Amino acid sequence: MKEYSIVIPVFNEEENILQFINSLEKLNFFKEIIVVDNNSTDKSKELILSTSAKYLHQKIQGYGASLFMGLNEAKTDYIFTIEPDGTFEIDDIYNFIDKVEKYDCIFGTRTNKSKIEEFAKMGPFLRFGNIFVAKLLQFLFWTTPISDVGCTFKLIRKSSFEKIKNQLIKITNSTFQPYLMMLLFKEKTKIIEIPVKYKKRIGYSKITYNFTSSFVLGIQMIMLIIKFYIISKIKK
Ligand SMILES: Nc1nc2c(ncn2[C@@H]2O[C@H](COP(=O)(O)OP(=O)(O)O)[C@@H](O)[C@H]2O)c(=O)[nH]1
Ligand SMILES: [Mg+2]
Repeated sequence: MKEYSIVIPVFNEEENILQFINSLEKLNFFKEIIVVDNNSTDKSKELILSTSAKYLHQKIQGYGASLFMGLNEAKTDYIFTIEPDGTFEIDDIYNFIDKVEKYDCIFGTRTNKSKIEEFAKMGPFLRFGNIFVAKLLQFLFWTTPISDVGCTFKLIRKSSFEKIKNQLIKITNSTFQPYLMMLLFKEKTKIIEIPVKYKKRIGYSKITYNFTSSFVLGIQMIMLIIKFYIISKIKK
């Protein structure tokens, strides 16, 4: 029997976190529910501690630093990463598991139009931006088709993470996802991307909360991808 962990980064998610962990507990599927609190100043900590989830505190502020800590701590061979903000559908985990025999890592994509629900924050700009940056990555590194560079919902084999972790630890901010993806592609990891449902967020967004924040993040991701590409060519 395969065992699965799930890693949840949390920065001030008091509106969501209890309900989210409770729904995972009800599933009774995960060997470990790992919640990484990233210096939350609201009630997130006490809410997490009231559940069966494993509580971790990441002092280094950043989405990437939180996810890294959770991935590093997970003890099972298969690790899901997800956000607790109500944007993802937990039942989608079964679509990932269906692919686990054939692939080492399975990436979710939030840009499939038929899966984007009303009021989900994936308007034309964010959707096009994600697809554009993903295609840049795909063609530069000549990878399997991808259409999202910001999706937290992923299934990662622990052994694949172990291969890249010494490099991955360098990125602590919100450009973590494309960096993780590039490192995995470089290691010739067997990867497939699958569409996931994308829903309206509960609580307030801390990363892509307006046009400027999304645009700046997009530019940072493009610069990271191009820099990584140039370095990998020079090193060859
Ligand atoms: N922005 C941000 N999010 C963090 C941080 N640490 C953990 N997170 C969590 O990372 C996830 C992504 O942030 P979110 O606000 O949903 O960004 P969005 O998906 O672009 O709307 C959420 O679950 C946050 O609680 C951090 O330092 N900054
Ligand atoms: Mg979110």
